[in-house]
Amino acid sequence: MIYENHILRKFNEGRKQLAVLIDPDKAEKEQVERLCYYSKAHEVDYFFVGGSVITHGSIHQTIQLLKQHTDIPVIIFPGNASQVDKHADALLYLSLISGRNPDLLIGQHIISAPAIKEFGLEVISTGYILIDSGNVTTVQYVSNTKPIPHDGIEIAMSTALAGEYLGMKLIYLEAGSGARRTVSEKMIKEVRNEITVPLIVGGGIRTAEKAKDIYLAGADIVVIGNAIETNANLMTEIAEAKKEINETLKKK
Ligand code: 1GP
Repeated sequence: MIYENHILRKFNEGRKQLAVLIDPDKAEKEQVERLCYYSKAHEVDYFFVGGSVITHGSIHQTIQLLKQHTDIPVIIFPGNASQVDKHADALLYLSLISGRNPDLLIGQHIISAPAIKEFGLEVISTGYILIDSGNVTTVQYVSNTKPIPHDGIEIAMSTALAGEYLGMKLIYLEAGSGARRTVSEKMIKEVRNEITVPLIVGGGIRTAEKAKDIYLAGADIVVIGNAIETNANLMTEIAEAKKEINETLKKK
């Protein structure tokens, strides 16, 4: 299956999608197994696996574990070239277009490209845009880039549009894992109106209400990571919110 087309098909049908982000450093076996069980029951669309830094976990083992317990697509969300793994279904080929760090704009891509080709791994070109969230997040620190200001709507719109014009298939508005503030609904709405490709939004989403607002503002894919580690019910609540929105949209 070509996952880019899969995402696009749902997007074209006006269906909202949900991705659950698994950090290999925190992926305990029992927790991942439980997550797989509930994800299947509640129509989670994708597992994203990866992170800005992986210290003691293994992306390979996390992907294997997910693959043992679910057939939900596993998509790598890489912090760098070392996180490419042949057992994933696809890889978000992230270029950090809000920043001016050449290593994350093109450098890591050059390092990883030969392995990606050898593995036959699907790449989904993604314009990754970091938005200021009120605290210095790990992605901001590790990437050594300045995020776009929280209220920098015009620059976020131009950046997203430039990403689309460069041929990127998805645009990701990222507040950073554990962000104090999510990307604002106003920014999501304006960026959504500016581009024609699917829009991913993540970082700091801690409640189903917030996820719902973010979907309604225009996010096509919501990513939830950190908060489900402390609130196991949250994933099912957000999945239900997504389902509800999709049912309402279908009736229109
Ligand atoms: C981070 O957007 C993702 O890259 C998810 O963020 O962990 O804060 O949900 P959280």
